[in-house]
Amino acid sequence: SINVPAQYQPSWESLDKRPVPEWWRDAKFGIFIHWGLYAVPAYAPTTEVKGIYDKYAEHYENKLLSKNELFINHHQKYYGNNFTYQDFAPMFKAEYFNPDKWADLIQRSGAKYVVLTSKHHDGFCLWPSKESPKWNSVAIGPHRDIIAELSSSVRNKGLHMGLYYSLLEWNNPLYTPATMNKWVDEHMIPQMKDLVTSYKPEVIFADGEWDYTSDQFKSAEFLAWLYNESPVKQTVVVNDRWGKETRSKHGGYYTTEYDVVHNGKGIAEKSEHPWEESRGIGMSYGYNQFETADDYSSSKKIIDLLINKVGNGGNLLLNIGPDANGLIPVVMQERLLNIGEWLKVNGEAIYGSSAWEKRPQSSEKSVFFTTNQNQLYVICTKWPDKPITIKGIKKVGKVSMIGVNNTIKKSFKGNSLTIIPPVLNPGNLPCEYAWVFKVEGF
Ligand code: FUL
Repeated sequence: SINVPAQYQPSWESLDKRPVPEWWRDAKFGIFIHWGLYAVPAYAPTTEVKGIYDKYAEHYENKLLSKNELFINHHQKYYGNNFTYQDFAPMFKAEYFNPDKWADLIQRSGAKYVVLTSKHHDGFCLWPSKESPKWNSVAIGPHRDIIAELSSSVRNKGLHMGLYYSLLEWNNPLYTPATMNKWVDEHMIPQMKDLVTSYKPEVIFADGEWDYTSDQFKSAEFLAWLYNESPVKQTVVVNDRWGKETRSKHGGYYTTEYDVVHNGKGIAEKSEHPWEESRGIGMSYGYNQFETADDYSSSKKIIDLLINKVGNGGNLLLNIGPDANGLIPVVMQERLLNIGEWLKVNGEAIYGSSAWEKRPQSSEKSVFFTTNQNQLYVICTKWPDKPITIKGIKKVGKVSMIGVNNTIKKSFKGNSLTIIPPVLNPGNLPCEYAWVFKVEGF
């Protein structure tokens, strides 16, 4: 065989030259899944706290370790003083987990990729990790290889499968400044390589990067291996959480989370670089059974969010948190199906599109734009009942509304296109939530 020289060097200068693979830029919409032991207590305060991170149910273990009053009170009241976080493991049974049903729902949502927590900050692995022989889902709890099962169902549906991986573990004695080398060489890197070679994820969403630099985590060495030698070197996509200095700077795509870049300056959204917003449908990634209907975003709100992110050049990784039995809460299912119904009609305005570089920056908040080759899509998140004028257009062919047969009237003067919305009975609308004009020959 020919010896191909390694293409990328283990330095950010070299690694940052790798373009984010096309499939991911075209996909636009993915589903994040946070699933683990934290789905057993499935608790975080909602109205009692203000901060984004304070409402994350998947942070339960750390809230106990750091003696957070609300979590401690809840824990003592329902589980008692002698009950540890580790005691949740046998209760995480996942007995109704049906990966084909999850994959079917996700496919119907219109999402093109999935990112599952292989291991969150509690260190619990959803695969039989050699580096974590007792603290994984085959040894205890479900007694199943969750990653293997879900990866296969997701791929059977023609979707891309990705994995989230936390570089830190809250309660691992090796995770200390003095033992960082051992941590990285004997635990973290072997786990990540095992994940890549065993399950061939096409996304690696690294996280928990904030305690140490990327040099300490040896992230660049791992990425050079990933890009040069691994079985997913052609297609794999990674994010920007590889050390406390890397966010919105190095790695693959930039990340925001509930619109915030933690540790960062919030530049992801403004950048030309590929980026992705992630968030839950409620205020938590891990399932919080105490959230009420008021805590969940409506389908309308989520579809508007998708349009907003894609119209500004980003992807949306929308999170779901299955319960400890392996069921996806019905409220989450319903939101996903509604997004899917909208995308079924209007998907051509989303998939494979780009942000329009001349999009108005501060104008009306209810109209968004995407482009795809010679098409401009004008996405109205409110039903358009007034003419819409768009500036900065060189030429215009046919204008239509997706899913509607009516001829759409327009006028074009100077560089300015005015679209006259059709008058439709509510019963004749092509879809709910948002409506799209397609401008051809643009
Ligand atoms: C954060 C984590 O601390 C949250 O629990 C969640 O996983 C989010 C996607 O990333 O940094």
